[in-house]
Amino acid sequence: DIKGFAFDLDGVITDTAKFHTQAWHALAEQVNVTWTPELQESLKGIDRMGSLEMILKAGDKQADYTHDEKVALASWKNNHYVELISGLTPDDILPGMADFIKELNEKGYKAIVASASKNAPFILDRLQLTDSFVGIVDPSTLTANKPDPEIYVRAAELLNLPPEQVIGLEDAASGIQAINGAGEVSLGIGNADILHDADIRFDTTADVTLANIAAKLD
Ligand code: B16
Ligand code: MG
Repeated sequence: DIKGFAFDLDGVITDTAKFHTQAWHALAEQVNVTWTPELQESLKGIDRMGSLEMILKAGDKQADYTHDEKVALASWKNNHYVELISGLTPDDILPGMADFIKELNEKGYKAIVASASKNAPFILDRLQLTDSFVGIVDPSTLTANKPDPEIYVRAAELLNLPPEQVIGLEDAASGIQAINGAGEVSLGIGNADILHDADIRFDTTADVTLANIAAKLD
């Protein structure tokens, strides 16, 4: 029986991807790396320094910067990003998700946030969702990032549930891999070509309800 839900943030609860994209695209231009749709997609769910390395690698520029210079580039991107997300309001919750989270709270399911984003507490606060979750996995305490299962293993521990009683919700292939590796039920939201490893899948967040999930789990 499912008793808990572990939520990815970006692409599941709210669309911060467009702001990440805007800020990373600006950074790519600064370091003279060509921005492509493939590069953009590959950054989904990847932590901040990992994303920077992928951008530099795409332009064969990983060796051109010292560690300190990379940290400065990542913090330049984050300052730009935080400026972009500071205007978020509850209206920016993705379609259906406010109702779904409310449904979980009312029916006694436990929910937690498993996001690679260090900005997750700020974003949940802006969306007025902090109190709807029992907690947020702190990504700075992790030794490995998505697609490593660690973040979803930690989510189940914090929910105090065995992994098979937890559904993980993700929009990125790296996240689905992490959920599957943790032994949880993976729920993908988005394109079937990208999310082919998800146990169950919905096209959009608006389709995610307890009834629709129960129908697919049968
Ligand atoms: P930050 P998620 C991820 O969030 C984003 O998908 C990814 O693009 C971003 O680089 C990462 O968070 C780190 O975010 O720079 O705010 O710490 O999908 O795991 O909720
Ligand atoms: Mg995501």
